[in-house]
Amino acid sequence: MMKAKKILACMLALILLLSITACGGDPSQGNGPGNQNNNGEPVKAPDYMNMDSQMPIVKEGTDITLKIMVVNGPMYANMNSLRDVYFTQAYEKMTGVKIEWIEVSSDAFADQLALKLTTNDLPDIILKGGISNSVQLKYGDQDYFLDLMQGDRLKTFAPNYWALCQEYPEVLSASMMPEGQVYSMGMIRNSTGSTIASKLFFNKEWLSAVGKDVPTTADEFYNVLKAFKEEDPNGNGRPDEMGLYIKPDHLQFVTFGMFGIGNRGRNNGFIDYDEETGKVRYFATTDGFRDWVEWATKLYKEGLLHKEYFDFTESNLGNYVNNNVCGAFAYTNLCMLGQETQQKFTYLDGAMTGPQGDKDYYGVNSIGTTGSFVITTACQYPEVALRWADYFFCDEGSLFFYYGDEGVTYDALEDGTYQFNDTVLADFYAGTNSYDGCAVYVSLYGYGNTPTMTKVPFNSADDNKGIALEAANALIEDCAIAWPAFTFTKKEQRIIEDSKNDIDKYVASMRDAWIMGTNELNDETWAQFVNTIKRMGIDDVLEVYEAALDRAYASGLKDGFHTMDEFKP
Ligand SMILES: [Ca+2]
Repeated sequence: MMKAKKILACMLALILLLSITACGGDPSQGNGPGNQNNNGEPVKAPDYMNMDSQMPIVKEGTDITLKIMVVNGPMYANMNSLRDVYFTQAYEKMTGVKIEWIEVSSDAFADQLALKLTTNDLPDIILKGGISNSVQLKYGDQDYFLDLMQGDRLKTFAPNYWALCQEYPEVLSASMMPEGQVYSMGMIRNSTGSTIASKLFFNKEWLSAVGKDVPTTADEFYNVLKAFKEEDPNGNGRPDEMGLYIKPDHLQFVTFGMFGIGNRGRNNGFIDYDEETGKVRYFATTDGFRDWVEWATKLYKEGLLHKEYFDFTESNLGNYVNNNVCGAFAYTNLCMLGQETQQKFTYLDGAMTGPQGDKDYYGVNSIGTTGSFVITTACQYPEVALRWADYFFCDEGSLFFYYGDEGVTYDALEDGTYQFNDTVLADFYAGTNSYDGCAVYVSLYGYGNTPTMTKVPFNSADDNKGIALEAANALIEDCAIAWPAFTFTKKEQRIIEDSKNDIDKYVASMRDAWIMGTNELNDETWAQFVNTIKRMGIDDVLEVYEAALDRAYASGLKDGFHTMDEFKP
């Protein structure tokens, strides 16, 4: 049944593709490769493309190589070159399109990209670059990046992606420039596991040892952490337990909502919505933010927020949990833990309620993102390039991207889900590798930012399975509407670069100084803080965001943004 459904989904997209291209007339009369087609006419399929079925992309005997610059690097100890990943070899055979991989580490990526642009040595595709809308606008404007809306290319040659853009307006909104250009495809987070950016986990044995339940309020949360730290829940007679071990942004993700701040998700930093005035708001200047800082400061002072809070690493989190000295943490998933350890953890049953009765969740991603897949103007085969990525936005293609091929790299389970087969698991998972460390042998999954969707069960990411997915499902009802990251005109962009970036940095440094206790938060310092932000130009920034929000709604979000409810199990 599952298989029939997924084939149907891909077939529907194919029919859409054929019907669109069919109205264009004879494909052999199409524009040549790389034709920029500025006359507004839809681009027709070049005659070397196979338009009768989804695969192969090009007709037999066609020799096309795409140069793909991609982020890769030593995220996992044994990470391979992408040439050796199962997916890349199998996909060349399936598509008939050869790939020349230009692998760049994430640290060097921005510099390498700038170098390639200045030396006019452009790749055809920039993959997994996580390229921001401001960088897209800059290079798009200089004619380095191809506007995918031109000649209806996105609609015609990425029918799966286009269909999802119609279903979720925030997908297009997340990458469409104010004047209508779209320079990238982004990851589509159409699953609860991936929209909830952070989940809070508690060790069940520790809760039982201290006689407490999973917290439902800020006070209960504090009491659980205090008991974890002081009542020897690991039972070794030594005070070796820590309170919460958490990355600073994840602390914000899981607790801002209790203080009535961050009510439109996390994609625009400290920007959210003032329900009273109906305007965008910079919430770092609200009383709720001050209350949050005071709350976090108390936790840090009492050691309930671990002293290494400012030096969080994922591997330390794994070590602390495995050594049974950490019983509470928040993260995207549990990929750093073995299966057995994962089973020891439980999760929040809904967002926690704060001191003023606020019950919301800030750590929500928009369904729509940007910058995962960019085609440059050097590409001679942009239609082929689009089809190459578009396959990952249907069920069948997503399953292939994340899991490989049935019987070769994965098995279909009776409950309708999938798992890597014994060969993959025995080779990689049995050792010291994490789950993610295993997945990177099969797919381009590592580092995220892939032009894919996260729909369950076709996505192998740890966010979308097991306890992490259960935790996300338990929160979804309390989740805010998540605005996508907005796009700006060049003039607006300058205001953001001149003011907002500095304001954000100032807020972060004051916040951290208060939490660490190197600076005192009182009425006087708070008033100075608010005034400084005003002086730095926050009102101009808010005007820019107000305009961007109006544009986002006007450009197709007429019924407002999606709530996350529809992914509810
Ligand atoms: Ca102990």
